[in-house]
Amino acid sequence: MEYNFLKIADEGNICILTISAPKTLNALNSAILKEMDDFLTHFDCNKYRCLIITGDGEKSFVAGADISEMANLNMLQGQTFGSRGAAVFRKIETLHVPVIAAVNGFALGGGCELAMACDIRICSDNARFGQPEVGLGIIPGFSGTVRLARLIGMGMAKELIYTGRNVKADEALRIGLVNAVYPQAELMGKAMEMATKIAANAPLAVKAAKLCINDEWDMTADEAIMNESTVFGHCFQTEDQKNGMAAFLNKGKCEFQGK
Ligand code: CO8
Repeated sequence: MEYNFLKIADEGNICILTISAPKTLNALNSAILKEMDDFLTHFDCNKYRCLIITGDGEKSFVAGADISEMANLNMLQGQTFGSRGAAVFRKIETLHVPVIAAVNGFALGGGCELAMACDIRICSDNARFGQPEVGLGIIPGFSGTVRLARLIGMGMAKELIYTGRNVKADEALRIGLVNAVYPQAELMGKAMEMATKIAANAPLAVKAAKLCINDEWDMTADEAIMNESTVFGHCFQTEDQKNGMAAFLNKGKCEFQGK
């Protein structure tokens, strides 16, 4: 599929996806969601060990879902649009490699929800987060009511969603919505630095850790502990585990093959 709104950069075993719709501050319309869905469906988790998602320009990550496209939707169309976005974001959340959101400006509504579907969020100092939907007569529809409370706690999530107020980068850091804040010029370098560290580790182990953390969220403590033990055991079937531990014992460094 040819992409009109996505720019893809191949950085060895790291991939950078840039959402690019400058006229609307990278707001997500159906065409962009379709392209993202196609991109994620064909994403090569054997070649890439980390995905970075960012927005084009220095002003906006993603300024939400496209309001002009939503303005005249009826109930059924609204549901379809919402579930289409939610499905794309779920693909990000369950992708078999870690996804870093490099939030380079506005992350409002669907933009904040996109960032939350990623494993890790870092942002530039001009970033602004928020769920302003109730000011438009809707609620967060790309899983924001689900993920925000899980990330920052129910009380703060309810405040942000009910008031629709924007959160600056320093507050986003304080409430745990992002892991780190950098000057705009350093953001992508820092994202690459983190991705490079992730990519140097055993990819099957990183994937297993991601799936464990995701899957165990909804389990009882006993189920989760059992699940972790099982997956931990599976790691010992991999060459990466044998080579990684042998390298440590020989005071060397392992180039993990993902086998
Ligand atoms: N949708 C469509 N167009 C947008 C959007 C958007 N979300 N955001 C910005 N734009 C457009 C503006 O209309 C403007 O277009 P034009 O130049 O043609 O007038 C252009 O981008 C530049 O924007 P501004 O002139 O407004 O730039 P400012 O710097 O003054 O303001 C803001 C930047 C603060 C980001 C402002 O544009 C804004 O508030 N945007 C809307 C933010 C918002 O409310 N986002 C949430 C949308 S709702 C949502 O995301 C729901 C997700 C779930 C959907 C479920 C579906 C059922």
